[in-house]
Amino acid sequence: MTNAIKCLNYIDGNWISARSHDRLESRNPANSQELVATFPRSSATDVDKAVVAARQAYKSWRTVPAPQRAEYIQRIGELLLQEKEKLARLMSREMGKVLTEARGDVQEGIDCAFYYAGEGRRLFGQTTPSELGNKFAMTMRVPIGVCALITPWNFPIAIPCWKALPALVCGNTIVFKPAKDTPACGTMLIEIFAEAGLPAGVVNLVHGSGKEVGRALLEHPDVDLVSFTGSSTTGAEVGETCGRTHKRVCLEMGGKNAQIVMEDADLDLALEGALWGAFGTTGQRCTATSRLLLHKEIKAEFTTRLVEQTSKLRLGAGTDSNTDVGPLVNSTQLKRVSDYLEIARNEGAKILIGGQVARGEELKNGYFFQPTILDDVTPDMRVAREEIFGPVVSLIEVNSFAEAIEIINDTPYGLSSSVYTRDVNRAFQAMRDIEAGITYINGPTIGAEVHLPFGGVKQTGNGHREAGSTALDVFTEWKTVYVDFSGKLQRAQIDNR
Ligand code: UN1
Repeated sequence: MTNAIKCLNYIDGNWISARSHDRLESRNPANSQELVATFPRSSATDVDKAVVAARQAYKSWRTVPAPQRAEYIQRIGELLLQEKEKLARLMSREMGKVLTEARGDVQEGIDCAFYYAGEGRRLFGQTTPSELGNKFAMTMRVPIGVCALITPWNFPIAIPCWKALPALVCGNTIVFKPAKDTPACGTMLIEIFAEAGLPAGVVNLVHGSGKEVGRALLEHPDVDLVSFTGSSTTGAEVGETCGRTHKRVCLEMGGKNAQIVMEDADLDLALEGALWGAFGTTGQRCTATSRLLLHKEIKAEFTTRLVEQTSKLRLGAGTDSNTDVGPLVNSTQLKRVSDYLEIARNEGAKILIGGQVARGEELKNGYFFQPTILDDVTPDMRVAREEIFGPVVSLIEVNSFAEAIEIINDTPYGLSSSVYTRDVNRAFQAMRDIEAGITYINGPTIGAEVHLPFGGVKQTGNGHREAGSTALDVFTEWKTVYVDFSGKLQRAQIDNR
């Protein structure tokens, strides 16, 4: 057995224990007998220390020129690149995703670092003429203050980077709470931030549960902004508390993404896309394909081929290079997915393949669920409307393109969407009419790139977008500045009339 990593909090430039000496465990989901790490069970007291440090550091960090702040971000990118393999292997052990995908997750962090490092020399505002003579008008971005970043386990490097790197380049300081399932990844990321030489207090890490650490961050009067990625249920609580305590809040929540396959589609391509979208990361992406809307003319053939391809997927530990589909992250998720299968059966869906917890000597200590295809699903069923977050995809037959668009929009969510068609008119109608933050034409629902906005409509988000230049709108306020160089009082709307 490998030695478990002992994670600590990182506050004001020091690696320290929590006030309580209780520790929590992070285990390998492919083999729960393997303890990957232990981490502090922090409380409101530890959160307070971190917020105080972040507030203090903010005073000078906000005045460091952005191009200089960006040099730290550049360095973080270089260190991530150097540690890519090590981080990917740790991630695969800690949360189960297959190695190729874990490398992709780290790469997304690297891309993000180099993108936001460049932003240090942009952070553009606008200048515009004043309506008065000898007067100058402009806008500039100013930082917000102390940002609490609450992140999930499914992208343990990419998502914290999406949040932390734009926050930092904009001049904010941060308190980061990684998910309870990925404390070791969170720790290694912050080790890299520390190694990049960021001044003490600019980045702080507090481990623990949502109930204790998350809650304390939401309630803390000196936290100015909360950026949260997680379930819509928790997101609603986050939004409510931030509303009450007057914090800016950016919420990235659930999805019920669908891929439409029309009768004129390239079926080989659509099939490959469906397999990747539904079963990549064991379906544990907010962008995962959980519904396939299949035109009646191709449904039978597509389904037969999909079942055949699905039957070939190999389940196993993410660290094993033969594995296609890794475990679910923990026993709670395994139970959740199993419960949804029960719901599907009761609602009358037909299980074409899978539908069970996976058995087998190699799998017995892990949280493995068979890749599952449900047929005869109707849009009103719970499995067609609720986020499952596992390797389960529902097939829904559609008679026309118009019907496909209606059904794709018929969920409370609106993150990602996809259409496979060779008809350019349909492609443009889909871009216009699908209610989602992201639409792919002839590509699966997963695969967002860091320089474009990421986020969704309806119950998926609250109007913000992560990544790209849009993340700057999350992490800055606009300041409008007027400079009067006339040497006299000039009254707008009055003296120029
Ligand atoms: C998520 O599932 O929370 O587009 C993020 C994708 C990835 C990001 C997913 N680049 O699937």
